Amino acid sequence: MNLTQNDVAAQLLAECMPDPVATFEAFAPVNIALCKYWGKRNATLNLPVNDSLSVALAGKGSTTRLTRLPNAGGDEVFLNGTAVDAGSRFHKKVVAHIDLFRATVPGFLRVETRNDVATGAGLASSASGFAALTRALSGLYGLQLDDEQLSILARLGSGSACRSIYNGFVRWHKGVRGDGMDSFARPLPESWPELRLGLLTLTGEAKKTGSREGMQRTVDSAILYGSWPEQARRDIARLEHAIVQRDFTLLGSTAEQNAMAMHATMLASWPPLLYWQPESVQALQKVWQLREDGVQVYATMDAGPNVKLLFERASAGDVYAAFPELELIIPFE
Ligand code: 2P0
Repeated sequence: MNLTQNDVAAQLLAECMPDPVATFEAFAPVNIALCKYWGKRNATLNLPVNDSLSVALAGKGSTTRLTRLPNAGGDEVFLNGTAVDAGSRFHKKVVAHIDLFRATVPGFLRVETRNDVATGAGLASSASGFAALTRALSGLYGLQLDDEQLSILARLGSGSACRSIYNGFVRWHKGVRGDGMDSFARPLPESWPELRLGLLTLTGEAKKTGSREGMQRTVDSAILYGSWPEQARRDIARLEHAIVQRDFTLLGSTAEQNAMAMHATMLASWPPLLYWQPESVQALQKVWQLREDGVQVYATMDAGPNVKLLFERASAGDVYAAFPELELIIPFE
């Protein structure tokens, strides 16, 4: 039987006793994957082929305020202070996510979302956006869902959103069940106060091929994708070991190799998929040169042209000197 998103949400919400309030605001952080989510075993429910592991960007993400509109004929959606056109994809995705909850608590809403990062430029604004929306819906309706239930519901909006329910290091367990009730994220207990991330926003332009479509194209057409689950299995084990041991070289090198392997599967797709821009290649080459010069810095990239740097506090001066434009993030502040 092919389950719908509504079937899954109804199952989760069946036990809840709603106690709605008039308005509620929630925040969720952006997350950067060190082992990527790339490929789905179920596209309707966003069930992944592989486990993934991310780190949240503390204090940088989406803030979503929901207000109940007793007399409205539809949902109103605002992004960064501007009304979103009701015919747009963004509006439809937001309404579809609210619809998952509407059977439990009817009525329309005003949705006001602010993103601290560029929307649609490979900086995971959909992850923080759906996580914040899910948290806000649970708060607005007084549903008392736990974090694993929130993670499952956020995943229905966008796979990587299930990781944005938490701060710090987070592992998304892919699960094996057809209904995805075992496919949610959990935080790792470790922190890493010396860890730094550097965001290089090379271009804030929206990309031509969304990650959803890109992922599917890779799974459907790239023979190279066959090796991806094994790559992810190895890398996630290495990353967890690196985190427990605070082994930065192992963490950085594994994250960079994982990102390069994911992009290799994209390039091996048909038609080929390349999110990189000339500026992305220049940044990577600079990273590689810095390492040759003895600076411990590594790079990761998602479904977009922007490059994210990984380093520790001790290298911050050298990294800044090479990339004065970088935006510094301290994930475990
Ligand atoms: C990640 N990405 O792990 C990977 C790396 C992009 C490259 O998760 O279709 O927006 O909504 O489940 O979550 C982006 O994919 O895709 C993503 P959907 P999503 O961060």
